[in-house]
Amino acid sequence: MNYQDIVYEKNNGVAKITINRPKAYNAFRSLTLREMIDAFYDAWDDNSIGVVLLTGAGDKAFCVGGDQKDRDSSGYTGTGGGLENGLGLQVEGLHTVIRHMPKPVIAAVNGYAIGGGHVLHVLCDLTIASDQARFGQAGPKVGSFDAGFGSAYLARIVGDKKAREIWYLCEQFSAQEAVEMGLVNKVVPHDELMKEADAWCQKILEKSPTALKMLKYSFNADSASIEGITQMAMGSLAMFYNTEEAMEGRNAFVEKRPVDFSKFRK
Ligand code: S0N
Repeated sequence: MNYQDIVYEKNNGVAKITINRPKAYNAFRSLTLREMIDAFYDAWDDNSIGVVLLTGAGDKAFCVGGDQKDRDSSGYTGTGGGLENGLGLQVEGLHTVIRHMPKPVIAAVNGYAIGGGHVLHVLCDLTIASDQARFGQAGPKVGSFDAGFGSAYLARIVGDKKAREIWYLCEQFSAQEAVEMGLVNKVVPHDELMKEADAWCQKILEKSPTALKMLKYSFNADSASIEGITQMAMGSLAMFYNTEEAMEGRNAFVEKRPVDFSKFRK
């Protein structure tokens, strides 16, 4: 597959997936997710690969979630295929392959990890962050939500109260705050991010692949029931996108004006 929205590299046991839409702060569209899923499956299938590194191109962003300029009242402008669950994006497919692949996935967060981009690093096995990284959810500001892994699994990591704060207030957190709440494994100076991520990959490559695989399965087992919740969440999000309320959030962001949800309280 020739990739347009990502860069996929394989070197000495490490597969590196770089989301490559820096002008859109690495927001994803339908094509981006299809390419990411394809690359993750390739890394899974390739026995020379022991670990996957996920990062974003440029200095500004890791990933800021769904591309709001590629979204209308029918959701994101994807292929319309069933794998996109009516959303126009294969979000579930990407979440599933990150969790199911029997190799550790490390997020190297180089800037903003916001919205659906924040959910991606939450789902990765480990997160290393630049000291310039910023973390947060934005869904309720732009008429969107991830009521599956994005909320329920986040609560397992940072605790219920903190997860509610993150989603209800949509504020941003520094890398230092993220490490203090257990959301990030390590913070390093910005220029050292990839060097540190590579060092972690090397340490993982020295370990027993079967032991790592079984540990990942074991860690996943406890939160496996969230998969069903995710399917419900994405199905309901697809229906929500087709409302005036959801469009008010999206339009206010794109038009750079204050949002007004007041008339939708009922
Ligand atoms: C990232 C933010 C915080 C950056 O703020 P800052 O530094 O003030 O820069 P801006 O001027 O705002 O942005 C710079 C340029 O980048 C564009 N841009 C930013 N984010 C997006 C985006 N998501 N889509 C398209 N373009 C984006 C700006 O428009 C600007 O470009 P110019 O200069 O040309 O105008 C800030 O930008 C921000 O908050 N962005 C919105 C992020 C967002 O809303 N993400 C999606 C939120 N969704 C959720 O939280 C939950 C939903 C979810 O997880 C999900 C589930 C299923 C399917 C999709 C999603 C999903 O993620 O939507």
